[in-house]
Amino acid sequence: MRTQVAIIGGGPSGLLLGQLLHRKGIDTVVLERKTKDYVLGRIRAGILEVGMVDLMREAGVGDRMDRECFVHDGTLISYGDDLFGINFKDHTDTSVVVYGQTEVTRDLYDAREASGAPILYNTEDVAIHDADGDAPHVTYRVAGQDHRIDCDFIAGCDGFHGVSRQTIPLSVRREYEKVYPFGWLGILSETPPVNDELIYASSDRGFALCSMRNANLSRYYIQCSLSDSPDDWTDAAFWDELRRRIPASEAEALITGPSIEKSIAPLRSFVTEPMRWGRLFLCGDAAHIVPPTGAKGLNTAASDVHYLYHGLLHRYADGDDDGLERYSERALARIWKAERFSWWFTNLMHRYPDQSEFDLKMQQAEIAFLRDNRDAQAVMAQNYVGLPY
Ligand code: RFL
Ligand code: PHB
Repeated sequence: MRTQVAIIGGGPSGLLLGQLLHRKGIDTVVLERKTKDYVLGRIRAGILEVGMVDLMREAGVGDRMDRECFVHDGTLISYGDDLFGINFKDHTDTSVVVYGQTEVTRDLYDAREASGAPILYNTEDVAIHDADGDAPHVTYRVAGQDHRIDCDFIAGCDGFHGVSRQTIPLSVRREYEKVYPFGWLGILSETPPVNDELIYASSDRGFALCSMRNANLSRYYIQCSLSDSPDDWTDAAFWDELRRRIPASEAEALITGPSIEKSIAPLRSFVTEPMRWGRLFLCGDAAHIVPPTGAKGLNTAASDVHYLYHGLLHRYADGDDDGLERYSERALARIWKAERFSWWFTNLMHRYPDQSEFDLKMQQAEIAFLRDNRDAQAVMAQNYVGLPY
């Protein structure tokens, strides 16, 4: 088989890139290790920046999002019982939207299937060959049969555990990582959200987040120990702990119900440089991870897709390689700022096992500064709604 761009990974990065390219007449093949149902079963991001929203529209998959999403003009932050708001719209004239990654991915799968562009599931042993030459190819196996795709370029959209990043030789690749000493236990429940806005809550017992998917679907998280397993937490224990970490006014209003999903995510900051090696381009979680506190994971994947899409477009439309040559530099410049924001917001809101009394006072003072200072709120708002592409 031959294609112009082989896309490894059928998560949001790979599907969005594929859809954007398809609309410009550029052929792609998407290779996904799992099944569509498996990918759609993963509950992940909930907040989209305006850049991601615009890309979904540009890809022709914005209609359901525009109908069903919820626009959020701000967020709430609490420390104990002290609750205050940061208004994004006032500071940036921009909002974010609540539209779950599951829905984003579903819309992209529907569009790909409707377009007839190829997507291969259950691909095993995907391997990238000659990415540093002029004629790269990808090999893989499906149901015991070996296959090969020849291509012009390869987009490595295969997430943190994929093969694409590993293909870049260690002599070229540099990795930066910070692993946090806690995780997030998340549940999804068919209950109305406790508040119209998200609440990022810091408390003596650790961090909590009240988020949502729609008027009757709530997503809540609590900071947990890395040694915890979801089975250690009954629903009742989860709700009790959440109530202790959010302001009393909110705890009283909280409507609880059975969880329909419960999982633990570790928290990590990670960046690999460069994001391009020859004709291989890394996109999204394949190249970088943020702790979810700033809601940046999916949104940084989208900015990579934006830079790569435009690079490929210029290459195919007018033979101009500048966008591809500068892909890594452009993508990384924005990634590092999103990494910094996610790291800062994580440090501000979580309890650390080795935290001293002094460290705690510093956190409290910084949260109070954010509560009282318009400029600090403007900085937070600019980062949360997303820096320009
Ligand atoms: P994905 O979504 O991981 O998709 C990669 C796809 O590649 C496939 N794959 C392969 N396919 C073929 N061959 C191989 N060798 C392959 N290896 C892997 C995988 O099966 C998968 O389908 O990466 P992508 O597309 O870059 O998208 C990134 C986002 O998914 C990610 O940044 C966010 O979900 C991160 N994230 C969150 N981000 C937010 O903005 N807000 C959140 O609340 C949030 N919650 C989360 C998260 C990530 C989590 N993880 C990684 C466990 C919660 C969790 C639990
Ligand atoms: C979510 O709704 O899953 C969510 C929202 C905001 C975050 C992280 C996760 O910062």
